[in-house]
Amino acid sequence: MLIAITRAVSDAIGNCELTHLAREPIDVDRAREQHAAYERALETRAGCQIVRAGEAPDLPDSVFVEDAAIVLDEVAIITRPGAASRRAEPAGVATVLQQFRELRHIEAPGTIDGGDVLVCARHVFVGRTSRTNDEGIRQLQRMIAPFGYSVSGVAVRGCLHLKSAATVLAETQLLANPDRIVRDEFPGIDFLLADSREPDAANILKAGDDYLYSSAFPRTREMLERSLTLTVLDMSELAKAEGAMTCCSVVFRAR
Ligand code: CIR
Repeated sequence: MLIAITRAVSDAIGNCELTHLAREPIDVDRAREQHAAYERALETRAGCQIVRAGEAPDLPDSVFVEDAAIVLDEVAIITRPGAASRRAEPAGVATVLQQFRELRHIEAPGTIDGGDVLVCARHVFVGRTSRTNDEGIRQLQRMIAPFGYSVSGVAVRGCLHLKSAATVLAETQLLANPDRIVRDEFPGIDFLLADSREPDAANILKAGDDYLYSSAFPRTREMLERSLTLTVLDMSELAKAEGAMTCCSVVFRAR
C-alpha cells in the first residue's frame, strides 16, 4: 500500500517564495481544483491512500509538502527548509508522518529542502542549492548511513531545486535537463533527456507504477510516451508558485 501525504493550497499562496519566476496573480480556486485533480490521480491511478497534513492557511508554500520531509523505508527525516518563511511547515507534516515512520530532524544551522533530494536505490543525491547547505547534507548522511545509504552532494545550475533538474524514472534512470546538472556526478545512472526547448520538463512524479506529468511540456511528453504511460495533469497555477509535479506530495510504502 502506498501513502501520499498532501496538504491543502493555502489562502496565502499568492505570497509564496519566488526565486526564478516573476510574481503573477494566482487563482486560488483554480489552484485548488488542480490540486484536487492531482490527489485524485494519486488515488485512482497510482493507488495511493491520501493522508492530508493539517491545513496551514498562514503558510503560503505549505502545499509543497515534498520540501518538508524525506521518507525512506526505514526512517523519515523532517527537514529544516532553506527559506526562513517555510521553517514552520515541517511540524504539521511530522504530525502525520509519525504514525508511519520513526522521525529524525535536521537541526540548525543545517538546511535541506526535500526538493533537493533524489533517492536512487541505496544512493541519495542531494542538490547543493540556495535551500540546501553542506551542513544539512552532512546531517542527512549521518542519519541514514546506518541504514546502508550513501549520500553525495551535487551541483545544480539555474533552477530552484535538484528536482527541477532531474527526477527518478527508475532506480538507476533519471529524466534530466543536462544544462542544470553535471552528469559526471551521477555515476551508474542512465539519463533520459528532456527536450531542450522545455527547460522545466525534467520533473516527473513516479508513484508506484504510475507517472504523473505536467501538460506544460508536450515535446518531452511525446518522447516519454514512447515508453511510458503517463497521467497528464494541468498544474499551471501551482507552477506560478514555482511548484512542479513532485512538490505537492510525499509518496512512500506503508509498512
Ligand atoms: C518555494 O520557493 O519554496 C516555493 N514557492 C516552491 C517550492 C517548490 N518545491 C519543490 O520544488 N520541491
